[in-house]
Amino acid sequence: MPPNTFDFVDTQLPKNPQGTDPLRWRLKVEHGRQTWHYLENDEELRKWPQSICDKYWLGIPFPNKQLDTPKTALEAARNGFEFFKLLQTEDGHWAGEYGGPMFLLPGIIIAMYITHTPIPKSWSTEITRYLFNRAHKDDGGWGIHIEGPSTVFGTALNYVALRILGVDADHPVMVKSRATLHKLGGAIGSPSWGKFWLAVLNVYDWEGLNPIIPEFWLLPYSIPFHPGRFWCHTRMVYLPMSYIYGKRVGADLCPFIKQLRQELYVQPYESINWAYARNDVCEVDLYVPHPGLLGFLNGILSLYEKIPNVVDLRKHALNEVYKQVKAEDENTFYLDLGPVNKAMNLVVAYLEEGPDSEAFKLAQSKIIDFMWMSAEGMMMNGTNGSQLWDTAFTVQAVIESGLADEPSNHESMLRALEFLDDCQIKRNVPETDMCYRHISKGAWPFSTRDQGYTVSDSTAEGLKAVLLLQKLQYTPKPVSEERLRQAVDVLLSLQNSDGGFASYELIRGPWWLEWINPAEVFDNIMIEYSYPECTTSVLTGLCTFREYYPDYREVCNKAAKYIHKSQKEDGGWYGSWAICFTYAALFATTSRKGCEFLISRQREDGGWGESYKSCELGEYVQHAESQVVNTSWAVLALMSARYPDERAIRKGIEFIMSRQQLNGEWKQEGIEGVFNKNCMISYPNYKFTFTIWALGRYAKIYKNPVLF
Ligand code: LAN
Repeated sequence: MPPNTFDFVDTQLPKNPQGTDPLRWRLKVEHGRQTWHYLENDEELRKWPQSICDKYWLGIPFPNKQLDTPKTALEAARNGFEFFKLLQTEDGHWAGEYGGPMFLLPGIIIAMYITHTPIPKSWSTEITRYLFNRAHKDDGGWGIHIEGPSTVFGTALNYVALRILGVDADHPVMVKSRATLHKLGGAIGSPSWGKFWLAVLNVYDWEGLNPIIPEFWLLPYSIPFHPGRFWCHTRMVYLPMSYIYGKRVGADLCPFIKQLRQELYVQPYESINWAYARNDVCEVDLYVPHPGLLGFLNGILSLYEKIPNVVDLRKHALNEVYKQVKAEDENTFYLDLGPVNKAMNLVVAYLEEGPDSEAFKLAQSKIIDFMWMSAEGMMMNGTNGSQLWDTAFTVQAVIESGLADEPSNHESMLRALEFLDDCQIKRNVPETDMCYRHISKGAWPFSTRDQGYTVSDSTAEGLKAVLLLQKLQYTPKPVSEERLRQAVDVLLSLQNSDGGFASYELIRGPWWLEWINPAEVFDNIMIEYSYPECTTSVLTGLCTFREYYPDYREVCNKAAKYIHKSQKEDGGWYGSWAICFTYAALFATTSRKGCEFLISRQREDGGWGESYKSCELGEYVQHAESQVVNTSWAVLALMSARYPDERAIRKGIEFIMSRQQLNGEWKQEGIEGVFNKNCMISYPNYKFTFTIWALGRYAKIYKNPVLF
């Protein structure tokens, strides 16, 4: 099978002529911080040339080297890194888009609208273009994520976002999406997070939401459903939500809002039965129906909402909630944990501190950290980036393949080490316990040091990458033994009683909290869970450390037991953070049964391809086509389990090579990541990191035979 002969520069200029000038966009990086800037001024343009990294992400062609056609896996890995190296940023990390979810942009746009935050022209043009490009070709709607079918959640919110950005209701794109929205029953059927944003915009009545009461924050922590025990994302979203709900804030009822009220529903706005609308969620949106207990609880809370506040409980609760919001803002340098609470906290800072306050201005200044400019327009990222995560994998891939030893790659590895050194979190946040945070001193975050949340597997991957880099002969050793030990201490502090490791914190609440999961569109969001992927990352992180320092036998045995226990009957593991069984296999597969599970899913062309439906359904679903990322995970897993049949592995490797372009690049295929079972998220760098890693490992284990 010869490597394909696609044009090696087939990136196209953005499709929409109504966009801004792509040649004027620049990505600025500082300590991993990524911000996109549009240079209006020609003088600035001259001083700040566009880098290859800028061009790549903007889809602008750039001169490429035509590399020698690889004959072996190592040559293919080398070509792959030759290309990927071009995308490394000045500060040493690998940047990238982190889009996918389609409910993030509307949140920030509504938040900017009601806080009177100006939206720069270059942003509104490009966000409009992005949403136009992402509207489904057949029905004009949007789903919960880019590949999902149109839902009320996606369609109602993005419709509103475009209207705020100035698109006319008569525009053909709007006419088409509105028709789809109406076909789905109108905005009434939106899930609760959508209802919330519509209420903030004053195009939905607060009566139409189940109560989100701030008083929960006044309960003692010993109560099992204290919000401090929730999974941090859920905790941090319901926190500002309860503040805004408690105050029933809404945009001014101007002619534009009145007009929107007419556009979003199939019935006259005034005739809507809001009490009924609370639990009305369109069938295409509904992934987790309201559990019975929640219905009962909502009934009681609705009664509570009707009692006039005798002891001013609400005021106390709002004070407590604001204290927590402020702490979150300050602890994260106003980045916040994620894009959802970023938008909500902006609104809270505006309401509580006012438009001229320092806090509000700082909150405004960090919106840009989430905005990502792409060939298709501007989107909002799922976090402020995946800097640490992508860099740690790249480093491990390059080192395992032996490419790190080649002099032409030294500089790249030195820069990566500088970044990893800088990115390690050097402190616990002030008043850690007061704001329900886990320790973070010594941890590595998923994105940047400023964001500052400990993530178990990011810490482990960061630690592994640093240990490997510091073992190379030519590197300085900036991360001291003390700091390495701090990272290990964080990892040790994160083991759950079942032996496994969760994402950010320990499991703090009982499993039955899922019975009050109000989100309808996300599953497993109320508490932390142990995950096979996180557990294996930590386990291998501790093992790498053990090569140098003491061993953590007991911790490791317990973790290994958890991993075995979480294997399903058929030999597979369910992956929670990327699609899906092939991803979990990458981390967990060690057994014969796990290998058989993978082998039985290999396709004719030698590759693996897994659909995002696997995540929703909990069973392996084939993608329409083989995917390089799934294939890389599968062969990496088979190789680490020392699967004896080399032919199957070689076929996978040949498949990966067949998809490589002549400049070393791989093209984007299907979406790679997931969260909460139902929402997909893009990891565009995986098509480089894991392909290079798989090719490199193959070359190493099988003595790099000639394949083509
Ligand atoms: C992420 C991204 C990274 C991911 C891994 C490190 C890969 C994982 O192994 C642990 C969990 C973690 C950190 C993770 C958790 C949930 C996130 C933050 C996300 C999938 C990125 C976006 C998502 C966040 C919850 C999106 C906002 C939506 C809400 C439901 C609040």
